[in-house]
Amino acid sequence: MMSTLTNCVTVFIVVCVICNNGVEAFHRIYPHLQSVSTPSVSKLHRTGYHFQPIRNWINDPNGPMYYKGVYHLFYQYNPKGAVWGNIVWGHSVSKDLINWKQLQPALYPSKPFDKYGCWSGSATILPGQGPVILYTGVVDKRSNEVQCLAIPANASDPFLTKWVKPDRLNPIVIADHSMNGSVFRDPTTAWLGKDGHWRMLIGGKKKDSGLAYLYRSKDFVKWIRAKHPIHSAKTTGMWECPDFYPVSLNGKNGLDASMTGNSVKHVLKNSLDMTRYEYYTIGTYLQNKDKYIPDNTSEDGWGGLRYDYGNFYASKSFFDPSKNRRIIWGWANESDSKEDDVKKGWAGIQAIPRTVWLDSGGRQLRQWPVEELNTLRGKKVEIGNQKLKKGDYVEVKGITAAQADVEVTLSFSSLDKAEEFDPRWVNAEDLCALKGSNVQGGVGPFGLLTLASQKLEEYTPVFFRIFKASNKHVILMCSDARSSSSNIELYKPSFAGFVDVDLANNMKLSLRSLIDHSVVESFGAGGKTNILSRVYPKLAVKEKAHLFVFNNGNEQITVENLKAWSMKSARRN
Ligand SMILES: *[C@@H]1O[C@H](CO)[C@@H](O)[C@H](O)[C@H]1NC(C)=O
Ligand SMILES: *[C@@H]1O[C@H](CO)[C@@H](O)[C@H](O)[C@H]1NC(C)=O
Ligand SMILES: *[C@@H]1O[C@H](CO)[C@@H](O)[C@H](O)[C@H]1NC(C)=O
Ligand SMILES: *[C@H]1O[C@@H](CO)[C@H](O)[C@@H](O)[C@@H]1NC(C)=O
Repeated sequence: MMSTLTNCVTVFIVVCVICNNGVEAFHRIYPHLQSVSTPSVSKLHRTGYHFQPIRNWINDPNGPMYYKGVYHLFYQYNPKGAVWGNIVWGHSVSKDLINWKQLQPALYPSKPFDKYGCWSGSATILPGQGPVILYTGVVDKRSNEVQCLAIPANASDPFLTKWVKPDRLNPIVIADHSMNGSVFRDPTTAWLGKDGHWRMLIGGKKKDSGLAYLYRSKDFVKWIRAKHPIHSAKTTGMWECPDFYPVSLNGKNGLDASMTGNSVKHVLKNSLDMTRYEYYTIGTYLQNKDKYIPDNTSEDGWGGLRYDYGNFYASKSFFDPSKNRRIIWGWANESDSKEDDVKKGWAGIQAIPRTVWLDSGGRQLRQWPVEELNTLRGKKVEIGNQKLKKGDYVEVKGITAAQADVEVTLSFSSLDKAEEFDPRWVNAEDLCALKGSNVQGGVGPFGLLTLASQKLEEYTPVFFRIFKASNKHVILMCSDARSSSSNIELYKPSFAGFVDVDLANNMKLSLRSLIDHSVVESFGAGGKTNILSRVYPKLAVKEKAHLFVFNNGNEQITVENLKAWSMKSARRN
């Protein structure tokens, strides 16, 4: 298929102008553990239906795509151990995004331009030709990075099992003298401009600013950097894994990356290495200038909107033409110790793939687990019209509470009892730490206690709490890991985000939680605020796990409707 690409002479020069580079602090490195093999895999906290390979370490999802009836997921993978290192592109395929078959790694270091690692990248399907992967190759121990291209050995093979990296084309992009080659990575899916030229972004950093370099190409092989990055922001530090895509102003349908016009907005997402969280803005892509301008309702940088307020990083989206939707994948790292990971024999999962679309208000995105997940739903229990007074908690019995899917709508008849909001509470996570689920409130806290032991020595509460500010109500959503385990050495953050909902006309809030042994992945208010927590209960494991719905506020709450399902396990081998 590459026969149409011109034979471009790319001289492979690793410019060593910046040889004093340190290695970026993106992963703590444990050289002595990188190749400790993992003969046995501990099942205790292993997930039942979230994506994970059979063993070992994974991080970023890479190059997701739908091709010839098959979904492909690649991922940063250490084939030799359960900590970061020896990075290759693991490869799994699926017909439904839920059940997976693991294939041989698709890309592994084999060339001078990727000798020290095949790092993150994306797939683009060239019309009439087939997929192309753009990825970051690491050329030396100082992690100088170049961008490389790989093509399927046989584009007729729907499983795309074998990939080649044409020597005469690679690397396709190297950092020039004005750039820092050790903070230059993660090419996006490319899109086609009206002028017939391809564009793609690469994450970077200049002084303290994060930026997304824009490159253009006529033939997908020779790429030229545009004078200006598509966007940048001061003080954010490195932008990893940029993602840039159109969303429709009319409804939930996803769009191909090249779609432009008056009926779309664009989304720019970056993973900020400094905070290890992801931020996005909604804005306008000025095609003739190749500039992106965030809307004035979208804050750019630290304080901005996040896909997820918990363990969720390095995400990547793709357009699924078979169901006209855009789907995002994100990596959820572990919250336990490296020693635990080596003992477990595995580390890292992918969040459940989420359909993403623009909320009707236009100010934010919404996300929802792909509908295929529902095929794993087994036994169902329901609770309806149940009143909860302050201090009540009701057990949801009859399902496997350690591996479950639960959807609940909770209502209240007045907001009069809402506590005063202190404007200094700008950080949701701090506020959740201050006002945990057992701190009584006015309206809320109310929600779920997931992965709870019978006597509540351990539990991970996912809940809302409503405050009264001068001219509006402020809704806090928490997924608080502090009581999740009696193991005191774990990282147990009180993850939280605010929820942008107008309660005046609709005094209810909905919550969905996907509970999966060591994951609680929650979607608030129909996917407006989402939080994934990793937790490692000691008591609330397997059949000893329980699920409760609770209220700890003065205002009475009604469980309008609660549906909970036992979840079957997905095939992932
Ligand atoms: C390039 O980036 C790395 C990683 O942030 C940094 O350590 C190094 O100082 C930078 N080099 C230059 C020349 O700015
Ligand atoms: C390419 O893949 C197709 C579909 O699987 C197969 O029929 C064909 O034999 C393959 N070609 C080669 C050269 O392996
Ligand atoms: C934000 O932009 C919109 C147009 O997109 C404009 O109508 C509005 O006045 C702006 N608001 C502020 C506060 O600048
Ligand atoms: C996941 O692990 C926790 C605990 O070790 C760190 O605090 C996070 O920074 C890390 N997240 C990512 C994206 O690496």
